[in-house]
Amino acid sequence: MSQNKNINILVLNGPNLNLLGTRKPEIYGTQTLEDVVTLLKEKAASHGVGVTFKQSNHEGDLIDYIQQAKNTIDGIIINAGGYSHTSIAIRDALEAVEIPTYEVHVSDITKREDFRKKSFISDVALGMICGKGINGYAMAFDKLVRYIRENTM
Ligand code: CA2
Repeated sequence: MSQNKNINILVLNGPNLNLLGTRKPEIYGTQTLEDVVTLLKEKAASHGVGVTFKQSNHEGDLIDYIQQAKNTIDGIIINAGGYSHTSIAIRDALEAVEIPTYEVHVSDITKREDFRKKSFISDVALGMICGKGINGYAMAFDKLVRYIRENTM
């Protein structure tokens, strides 16, 4: 049954997301990156798919993870943190690998400082979810798995 082909999702988090839940709860809430991992492992199990987690504070590491995903990963969920607003290189890596990607932001970047309103990731992503706290990762996961099942299998 095509529903049972192995699907592997990469969840990629960028700079400072390792600090989630430790400061600025009024913006980022109180849940941690470890909570994201727990939430998405449950989500992956319920969908019957695989999930891998990477976090780095370094732009080049994030680009390496994206390039290494080619041929092994079926979908990417990325919160590139502050690099979302600056990194054409991360955007280009996502474009190059042609892996279906959802962008997530914990906070609502459309209602914050002007410099956060522009994301270079958005035009190479299937969609963007922001302002839903860590539940945004779970929402993106559902959408991405459905997209992969309907379009690439
Ligand atoms: O809302 C998001 O998910 C962001 O991607 C988070 C980034 C920020 O640079 C983006 O504009 C929006 C920051 C990651 C977390 O940074 C912290 C800073 C202080 C305390 C805790 C986390």
